[in-house]
Amino acid sequence: MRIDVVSIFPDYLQPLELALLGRARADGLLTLHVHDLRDWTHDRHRTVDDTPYGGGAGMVMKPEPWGEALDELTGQSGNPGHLIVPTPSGTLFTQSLAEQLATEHRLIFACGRYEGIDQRVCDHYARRMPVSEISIGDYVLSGGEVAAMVIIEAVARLLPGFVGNPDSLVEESHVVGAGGLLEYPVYTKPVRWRGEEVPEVLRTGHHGRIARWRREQALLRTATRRPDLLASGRPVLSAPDVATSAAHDGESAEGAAPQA
Ligand code: JD8
Repeated sequence: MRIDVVSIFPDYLQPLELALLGRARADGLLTLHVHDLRDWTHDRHRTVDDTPYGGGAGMVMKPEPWGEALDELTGQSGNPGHLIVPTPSGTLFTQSLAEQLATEHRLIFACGRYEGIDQRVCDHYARRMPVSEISIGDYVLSGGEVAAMVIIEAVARLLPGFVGNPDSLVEESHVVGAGGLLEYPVYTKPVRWRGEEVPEVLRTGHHGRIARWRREQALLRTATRRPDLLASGRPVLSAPDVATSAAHDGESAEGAAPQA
């Protein structure tokens, strides 16, 4: 996959150079190209913003630099890829959207600042290529860079060969395949830490009991922390599940399983 990111703060994307993404790039799974939008300005102040039509506070990003930048980036190959524009007024980013984007051969991120990008930029390119205005959540950031990094990490780790053990992807929260429940609590050595012990059931080696305990914990966490996920009807609940969540309504997840 090729990923291009355009921003007036290209250094903001440096963290993408680190760790896993760095290795994915080394392994050729991913090529990442970060561009400074001001490279497509021509005035001595390298202007990228102007006052909003209709008045109001703040400044809006001018369409011309974006037009020149995206023409150059999309003009390179027959299939320009998918243009992603992070915005608080976008479609909510989810794991299933990440799975869809992970099938693309190329993603181009347009990271806005100020009050946002002149809307004609999205409208213009939407007539030429897939364009998605995406929000990473219902809170306000100061620009699109952090959102782009969130989306890139969520997508890149789904690329075949990215994570060492693809099985680890299967059981994750929000993964439709994993029943859409939140993850169960996890533990490792030492068995006792600051007076806290690892739940006894996990030390029995009894896979059936462990699986049941983990399902119960996942259900309780989901019921207490994300009841909206249960309401969405996506997690398929069995009768025992319903009994579990009903029996423990209002009780904190951790308190459910008796600790040995
Ligand atoms: C892109 C400019 C700042 C937003 C005036 C603050 C995504 N989930 C999200 N929250 N915020 C963003 C986001 C914010 C952005 C830009 C994304 C470009 N801003 C603006 C409108 C109100 N300022 C986001 N994805």
